[in-house]
Amino acid sequence: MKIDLVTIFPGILEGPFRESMIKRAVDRGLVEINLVDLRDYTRDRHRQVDDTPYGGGYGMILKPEPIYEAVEDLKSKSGSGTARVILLTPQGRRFNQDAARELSQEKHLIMICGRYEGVDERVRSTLVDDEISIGDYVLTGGELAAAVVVDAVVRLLPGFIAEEAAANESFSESLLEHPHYTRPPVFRGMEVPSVLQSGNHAEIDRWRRMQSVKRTYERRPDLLEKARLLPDEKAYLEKIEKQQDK
Ligand code: 6GU
Repeated sequence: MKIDLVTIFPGILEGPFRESMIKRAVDRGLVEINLVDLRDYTRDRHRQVDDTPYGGGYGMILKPEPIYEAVEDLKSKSGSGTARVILLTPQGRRFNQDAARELSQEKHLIMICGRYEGVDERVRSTLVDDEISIGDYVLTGGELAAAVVVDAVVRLLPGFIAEEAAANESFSESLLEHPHYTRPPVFRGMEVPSVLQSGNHAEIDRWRRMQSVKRTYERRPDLLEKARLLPDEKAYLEKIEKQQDK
């Protein structure tokens, strides 16, 4: 997969992809991530990327010409000549795990980091395939949102994590994680649940699944609508729902 990130602040995006797991994916060739400075596609002496809004008002608007030229150039450099062009904007559709999975199937993503005040409407209407927001709050620009999307997409690429972990994750998706513990067995008087120290893997698996169901019920009951529960998980959920009613 190839991901081009078009931004007026490449410095913001330098850190996130040069550390840890995403760096490893880049080093192993699972993904190529390019930071593209929008100013490199300006033609004027001042390398101007934004201008005042027609009709007046607050803030600056990203000009259409550099964005069009950047996207056309990046598309022409892509082997297939096609790419999915995504604008990061608070007005986009809400990003979630389904959207991450969908984007992870693409060969080439071109992500345009909008500025909060806006991007010329002609970019949105004719150049962009998809508009994405990462949540209902306002960021100063799309760069941090792009980093979030890239992180979520890259970890889904084949080969990124062990097959077993990926299978386990898809099985338990739309449930929250069960509690985790590591050594020591007693820390400041707090003990690791004995089932986890029992070595009984069937019991451990069952305990973890029930803890996931309980946690999801307590914290994110909305997720349970999408969850596909096993019969014993359903029974457990009904039991804790009944206890709640009392
Ligand atoms: Cl993609 N951009 C901005 N500026 N703010 C956001 C966002 C994106 N997603 C959530 N808030």
